[in-house]
Amino acid sequence: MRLHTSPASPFGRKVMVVLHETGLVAEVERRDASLTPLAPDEAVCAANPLGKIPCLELDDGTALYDSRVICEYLDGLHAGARLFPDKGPARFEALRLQALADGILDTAVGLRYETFLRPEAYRWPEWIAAQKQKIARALDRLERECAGFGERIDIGTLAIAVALGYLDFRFAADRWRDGRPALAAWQAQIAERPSLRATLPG
Ligand code: 99T
Repeated sequence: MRLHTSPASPFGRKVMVVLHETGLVAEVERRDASLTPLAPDEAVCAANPLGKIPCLELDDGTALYDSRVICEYLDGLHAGARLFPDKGPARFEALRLQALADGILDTAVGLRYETFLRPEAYRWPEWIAAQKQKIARALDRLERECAGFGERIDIGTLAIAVALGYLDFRFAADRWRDGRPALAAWQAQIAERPSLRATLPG
């Protein structure tokens, strides 16, 4: 299997975290791509017409995307505890939390492109502020919910840890921990997991 990813991509990091958690790292050849929406990568586009990473090419030539599909596929390849609960409320709670994390990331990556790629004259401060509000609301909800996470390790809690890591990586100046002591304490603890320590963004 070949994984197109990048050290800066939080979605790629989520897949790498799952590879570590499931003991499958050695099964995947990693190919780092450097891309933006304005400078797509040819090999990524050939595998994923959306031109986005992560993208996992299987040995039979099938390409899997996006990160949610790749993570669930990998979770079916190992014998350990499942990161995607099989069924019932636990499954939908894990999927909901992953959706919240990915929503934070979609918003944050959009903001990154808006502030890093878009020429200054075309930027729209109200839109940027509204996107930051989305992230703030999601973080406030997590501040209230995280006491219930306990020691839970599944695709939902891992995705939240990755999303918080991306905010530290690209938006440190926004200080997401301010006013959110419970979430900060939960993050400090989960960040010590070997899968998260081994995949810090760079
Ligand atoms: O949008 C593009 O053309 C290129 N962008 C990407 O490939 C980003 C890289 S994060 N990936 C996604 O947006 C994937 C989202 C998808 N729903 C998934 O896989 O879950 C780069 C972040 C950074 O450089 O700071």
